[in-house]
Amino acid sequence: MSVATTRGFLGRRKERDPRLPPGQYDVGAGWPVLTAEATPRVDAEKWSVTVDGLVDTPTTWTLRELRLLPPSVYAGDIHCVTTWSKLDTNFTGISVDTLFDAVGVRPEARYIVETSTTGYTTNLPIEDVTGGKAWLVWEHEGKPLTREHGGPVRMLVPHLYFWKSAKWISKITLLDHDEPGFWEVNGYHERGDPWREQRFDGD
Ligand SMILES: Nc1nc2c(c(=O)[nH]1)N[C@H]1C(S)=C(S)[C@@H](COP(=O)(O)O)O[C@H]1N2
Ligand SMILES: [Mo]
Repeated sequence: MSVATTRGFLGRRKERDPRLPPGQYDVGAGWPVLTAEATPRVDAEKWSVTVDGLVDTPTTWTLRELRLLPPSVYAGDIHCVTTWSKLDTNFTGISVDTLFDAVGVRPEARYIVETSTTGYTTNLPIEDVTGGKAWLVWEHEGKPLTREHGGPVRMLVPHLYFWKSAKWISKITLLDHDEPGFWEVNGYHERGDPWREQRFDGD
């Protein structure tokens, strides 16, 4: 009787973690690096990000200037389309909402394009980066974000597959139309919701 109970308990513990979206596995303590280009060396002192396009006041911030704005943290999971998920991550940075409030988003704005210093781009509907769903981050687990992972500053849109989170972010442009980015023109999904397995165009 007690043996059966123990087996039942162990069996349960092997059940799939409910935090893992369909088709994803838990990568554990590691954090794979996925970059379609050479890792650039971006000086934190010289880095800046610009928010432009359909806004009242296009604005550029240095990292020093971003640090003066109210900080915001993300604690939770991240999911890559190549099927790894990393659970319980902690990032520190600033909410994209704070930047958008500062520039004044025009009512015609419907989509964004994120651009990296490398030229990498990715697009999203504006609702996916507002309302506390997206960040610019410069710390991971309390330490400066490393170069390979997009340091000094990357975008973080954790509710979508990770290709939507541009490393070495340099610009967010607000548009009235959708403009497919690097992976989106190469067959990946427009939105990339891991819970709906929106991996490829048409999924
Ligand atoms: N600038 C830039 N950002 C990028 C990429 C890239 O190639 N260049 N790859 C994307 C993809 S496909 C993924 S899965 C994540 C990987 O982030 P990581 O290397 O920190 O895990 O970054 C995304 N952001
Ligand atoms: Mo990816």
